[in-house]
Amino acid sequence: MNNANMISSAEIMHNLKTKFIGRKIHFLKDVTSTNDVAKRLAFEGAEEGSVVIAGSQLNGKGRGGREWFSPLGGIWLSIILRPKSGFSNAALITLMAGIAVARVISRITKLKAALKWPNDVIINGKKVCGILAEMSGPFENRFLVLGIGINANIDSNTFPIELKVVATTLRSELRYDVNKVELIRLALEELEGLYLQLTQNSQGGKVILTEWKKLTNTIGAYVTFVTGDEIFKGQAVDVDEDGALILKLENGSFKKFYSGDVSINY
Ligand code: BT5
Repeated sequence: MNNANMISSAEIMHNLKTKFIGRKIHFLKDVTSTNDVAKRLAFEGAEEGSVVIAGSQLNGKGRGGREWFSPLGGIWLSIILRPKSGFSNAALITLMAGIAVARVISRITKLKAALKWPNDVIINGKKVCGILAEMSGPFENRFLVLGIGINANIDSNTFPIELKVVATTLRSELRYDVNKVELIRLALEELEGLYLQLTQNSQGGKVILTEWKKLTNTIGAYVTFVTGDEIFKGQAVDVDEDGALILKLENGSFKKFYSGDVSINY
C-alpha cells in the first residue's frame, strides 16, 4: 500500500515470527480505546496474545484516567496477556514493553530512544510513546491488557498546545513516515521474546530490569517526582525487582515509589 497509514492485519501477520502475540489481530478504524476493546474481548474469552489495533482513538487513555491524544497516523494497540506465572511481576510488563518499543524504534529509525520511568519512551527529551497496562477480569480468570501508543506518522504541530512541549512524533523527528507495519511486526516479536523471558525464566525479572536500565534516562537523574498531591525532589538511584523507583531525597533519606510522574531536572 502506498499510504503509510493504511495498514491491515494481514500485512502485519505476513512474516510475523511469533507463536502467540499477534496470531489474532482485530483491526478497527476508530475506537474509544483499544484497551477497552481488548478488555471486552478478553472477558469474552479471547486468547492470550490477541491484539487490537485502531486507526484512531476517540477516548485514548493514559494512567489515572488521563487523556491520550490518538489521531490517525499513530500506532494505537493493545495486547491481551494471561501470564500463567501470575501477576506479581505486572509492573515489569510495563518496563518490558518500553524496552521492546525503544529497541524497535532505534533499529528502524536509528533515533536514540530512552526510557523514562515507568512507562514513557523518549526521543530528544520528549515523549514519543506511552504504555498503559491494566489488570482486569474475574479473580479466577484475571488478565492483563497491555496498551501501547506510539506517535508515529503524526505532525507534532497538530498536537494540542500543552502537549507540544512534552511530546514528539517519529515523523517530526525524522521528516519522513515510518513503515507502521514493520514497526508493529517487529514490536510484537520483541514483546513476545521479552514476555517469554519474563514469565518462563526464573531470572526473567532480573533480565528485564538489566535491559531496562541500559536504556533508561531516569536512574542517576535529579528529578521532581509527583504522586497524588505530593511532590518530592531528589536523585533517582534505582528501580527494584518490583519495578518500583527508589529516590534519594534532598534530606538524604531513600524512598520507594510504585506509581507517580517523574520529570527530569536537566
Ligand atoms: C501513558 O499515560 O503514557 C499511557 C498511554 C497509553 C496509550 C495507549 S494507546 C493504546 C492503548 N489504548 C488506550 O486507551 N491507551 C493505550 P501517562 O503516563 O499517564 O501519560 C498521559 C499524559 O501524556 C497526558 O496527561 C498528556 O500529558 C500526555 N499525552 C497525551 N497524549 C499524548 C501523546 N499522544 N503523546 C505524548 N504525550 C501524550
